[in-house]
Amino acid sequence: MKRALITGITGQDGAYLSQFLLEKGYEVFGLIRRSASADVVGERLRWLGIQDRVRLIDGNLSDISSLIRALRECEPDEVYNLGAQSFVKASWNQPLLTGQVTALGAGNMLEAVRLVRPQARFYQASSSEMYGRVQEERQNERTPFYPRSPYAVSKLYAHWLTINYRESFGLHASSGILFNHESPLRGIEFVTRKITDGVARIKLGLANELRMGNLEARRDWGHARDYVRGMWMMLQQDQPDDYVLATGRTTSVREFCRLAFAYVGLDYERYVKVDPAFLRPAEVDVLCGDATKARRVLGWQPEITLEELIAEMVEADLARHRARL
Ligand code: NDP
Ligand code: GDR
Repeated sequence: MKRALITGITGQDGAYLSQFLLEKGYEVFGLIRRSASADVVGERLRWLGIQDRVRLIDGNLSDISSLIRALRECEPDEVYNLGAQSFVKASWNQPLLTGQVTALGAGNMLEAVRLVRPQARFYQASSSEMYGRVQEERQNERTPFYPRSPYAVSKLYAHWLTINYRESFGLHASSGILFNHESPLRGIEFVTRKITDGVARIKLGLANELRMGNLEARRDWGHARDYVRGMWMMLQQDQPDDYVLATGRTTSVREFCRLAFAYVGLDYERYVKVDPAFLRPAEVDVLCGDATKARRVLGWQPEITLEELIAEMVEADLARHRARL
């Protein structure tokens, strides 16, 4: 039985990846940071019904001793480093914390793997945010980076350090440059979930408007279930490498609003209000990924369309709010 250690197991991707690996017969361990609200931390794992099937080890990406201990305890074949301060907007308010967790945290994990478990395969959660002010219309593994937030700068450090550890120490370390991926388990502050939650509230008469930031920003949105499969595929290759995962379709926030409201028979223009509080000091205007390499080498391609994603998210938010009525 293979063993995997996942940092960020309580997040969106960590939960879906755990489910995926359990179905593959893995023994799944997750790093969990101490919280005063321990009862709510495992909510996503509970939502998927797998909370009792994963083994949680307490630790923090900022504390390398806890990572060393976790690696010794679980002796993993594969390590997925998904833990991060992942909310771009918050990274301007907490730039140094973002650097400590998202950049140096990855460094701590790489260093711990090198010292304790160098035979383990390592996955780093890199991001399309690293392309920022895009240098090519469609971004692939060779497109130059131009980060636009402290978050993106931090991810770039982690990305290059992963490559450097591969080249310097021969670690089987791969980096997935993933474009935005969403699901009913997406954090409520991210734009897609904020919209589907808003649609559900408005539809059920619990709210009468949705305050948003930049409606013209465009993203390449896929479903998290498709993307965690791609992470695993990267670690099954003989050679470590870097791969873009994306759908190749770019959609504006405005169009996402239109589709989500239309799903419940409402016109978004009546409810969506632009509020400057949600604008960012520097914006990533458009992202559109080219996942040709992942398709060719890994045989990966997304299976869930944007329309199916929106339907699943709106239905889940309607169900959540109905259950509370
Ligand atoms: P989430 O924000 O849902 O999850 C982040 C996870 O990191 C949570 O489990 C969180 O724990 C954990 N974490 C935060 N700080 C620490 C810390 N100091 N030590 C240990 N764990 C910590 O992110 P996603 O699941 O959406 O994304 C997973 C990874 O992929 C992230 O690194 C993200 O930056 C990256 N990424 C995501 C994309 C997306 O579209 N979703 C696209 C590209 C990259 P807690 O529950 O306690 O807060
Ligand atoms: P992003 O995701 O920054 O791409 O990072 P987010 O959903 O926060 O924003 C996407 C775009 O929508 C615009 N926007 C709003 N965003 C939020 N959150 N709230 C709003 O009200 C709003 N209105 C408009 C934003 O300006 C932006 O252009 C996500 C995270 O998961 C990262 O961790 C990951 O690396 C990248 O995706 C790929």
